[in-house]
Amino acid sequence: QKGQKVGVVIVPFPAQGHLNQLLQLSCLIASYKNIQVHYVSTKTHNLQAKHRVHCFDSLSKIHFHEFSTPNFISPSPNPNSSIKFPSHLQPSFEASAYLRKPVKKLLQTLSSKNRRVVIINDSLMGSVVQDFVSLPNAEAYTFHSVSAFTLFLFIWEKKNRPFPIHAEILKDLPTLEGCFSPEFERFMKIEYDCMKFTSGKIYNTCRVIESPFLDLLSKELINNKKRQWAIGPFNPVTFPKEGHNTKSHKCLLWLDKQEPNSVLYVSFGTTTSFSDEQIKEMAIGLEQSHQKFVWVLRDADKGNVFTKDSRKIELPKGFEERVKEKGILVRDWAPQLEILSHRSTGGFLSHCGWNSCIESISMGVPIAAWPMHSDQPRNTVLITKILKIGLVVRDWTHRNELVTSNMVKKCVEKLMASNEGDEMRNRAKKLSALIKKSVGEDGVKRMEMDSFISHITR
Ligand code: BUP
Repeated sequence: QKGQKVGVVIVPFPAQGHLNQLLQLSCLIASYKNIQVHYVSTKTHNLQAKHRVHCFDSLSKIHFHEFSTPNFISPSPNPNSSIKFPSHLQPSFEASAYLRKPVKKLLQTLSSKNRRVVIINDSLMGSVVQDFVSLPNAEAYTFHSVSAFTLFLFIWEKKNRPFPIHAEILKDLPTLEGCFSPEFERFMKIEYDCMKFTSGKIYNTCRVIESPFLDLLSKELINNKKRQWAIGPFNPVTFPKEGHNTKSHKCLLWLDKQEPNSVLYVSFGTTTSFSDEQIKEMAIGLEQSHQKFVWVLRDADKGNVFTKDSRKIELPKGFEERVKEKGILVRDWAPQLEILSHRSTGGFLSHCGWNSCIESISMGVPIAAWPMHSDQPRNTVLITKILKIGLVVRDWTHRNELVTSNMVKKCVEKLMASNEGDEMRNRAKKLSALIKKSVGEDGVKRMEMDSFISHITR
């Protein structure tokens, strides 16, 4: 006799930007009754996801399945190499391949115990869950970790269709050249072929940000009799306003003492390592801009983030002493969401990973965009040309060139200390207010979430 429950199995791609989003979605789904949420990854990646997520309170409601895989050795990121895409993501591809067998077994067990098994797999994990098709009561939904804008461009490009977007935007649209490594392209092709099994799609975005592109994607799915849900942003959009306590991260305590909108947050995510030369230019540019900053100075994540970092990132001589009144350097894991939500933070110098973009939009912080690879160049277009809440630091066509200290200085000054920067900040704050409204009790996020839950529990 099968139980009445619906078992939801979440299968993230094992890299920070993806682990995080799907754990946040797991927490959202786990708040509904009669649904058991199972989060599946390798042992190391589950540990990483739990360690860095924000919804700690809900974690106890989630069943974690931790499969041991061989200990993949991550090639050390080579920051001085000319190859800019993350070759150190290779262990994530390998770890994925190992998950197919144990995931198949788990799905069989859950299928026999539940009325229905609902799989939500990252678009890069279709091959891992493909065996569900042989189960009578299982269905799968694809989760896209990218913006609706990027996804729509990708689909239209694959089908060789003209883009239905304004000529002004089209003119500067970066090509996909240089965005992915050949291994990544091969991996994506295999995974996209598995997408034919999907019953629908879930996005970490919302109508407030990307309405026209969600409409385009929706038409495409209706033709295929599938549905989509835009449930984002998955991240919290507010934090308690009162001052931080002494246990708070040192950068938050420092931010408490600064003027509103006066600090630039600088971070390039978990898949980028800068060359020594580029770090020097950045440091000089920040110093010469005379703006205050919190700079997250770290290399890309390795396959196992709990192994010790070997590279000591060098800064120009005397830099730290000279900027000690102006800036804070963070060499460990930064509380990015709290930083972005802090009233003193007025700008974000970012690589434009989708998590960083949606977090910055949620908190009303404009972006100086310096894309490095994958979907980031096109996220830059969304931020700077469509939403108009940011500026471009380095154009994608010049991706192999050094960004000089002068370029850094000029962009930082423009974002933080010009009328144009103020206008971007105002637009970002308006967008953030709309997002905050959309995640409220009667907001569109709750409607989308309820609609998805009633669909899977039908
Ligand atoms: Br670094 C860093 N603290 O110190 P993206 C990152 N983050 O909270 P990615 C911290 O990691 P791709 C830190 O808030 C965001 O949720 C940040 O995701 C968090 O970029 C996440 O922005 C980073 O999507 O790669 O992971 O570099 O572009 O491939 O998604």
